Amino acid sequence: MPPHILVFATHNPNKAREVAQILGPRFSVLTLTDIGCLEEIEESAQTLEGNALLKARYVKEKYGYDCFSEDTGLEVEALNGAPGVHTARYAGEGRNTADNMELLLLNLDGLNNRKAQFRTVIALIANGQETLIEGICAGEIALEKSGVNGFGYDPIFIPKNHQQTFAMLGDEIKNSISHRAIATLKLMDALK
Ligand code: ITT
Repeated sequence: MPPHILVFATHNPNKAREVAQILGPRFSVLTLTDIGCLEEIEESAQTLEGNALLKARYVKEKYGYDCFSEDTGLEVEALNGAPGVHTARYAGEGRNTADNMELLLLNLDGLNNRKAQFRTVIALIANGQETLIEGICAGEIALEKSGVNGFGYDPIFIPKNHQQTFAMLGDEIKNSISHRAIATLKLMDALK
């Protein structure tokens, strides 16, 4: 059987790689670059759900494809859920992931409660229907960065029941327990 072609409305190659690994060979994932959408899609909503819907609706309306998009936030308990929807730009516009992690470690300095969760929201638009899907991975923020795998905040996130960061655990373990893995498995169910 030919693979089921899916458009993933993302510019982030790390997300696309993880989702393709989780979906396996029965699915072929096309990204925004593959469909010729090179522009930045506005993410101006105040929630992960809102931003995921903005991206998926943009692609459906402008390019006509059934598609899915996702927005992910890191929610830290002692910071009342911050950085949350602002995870990508926590240290400010034009700052990078290293700056974001540094600021988060600084803001948690001296606090005992380091509980956090990654939350992924997938917005699926297929067959004229919009569906929102969620995946959560609980854990805590490490005292310092460690590990080289993964991307984003992976060097400072230790998932529950593990002693190492996602960046130390590597793709295979991350993809079996992560927020994105849980949401992607639910996405597969929704596509059946
Ligand atoms: P899109 O094109 O899909 O919007 P993006 O990189 O802008 O890609 P988001 O808006 O969802 O993605 O930003 C999420 C932020 O959270 C960003 O700083 C990522 O580095 C970080 N992030 C997302 N998933 C992560 C993961 O699995 N591990 C570590 N950090 C992650």
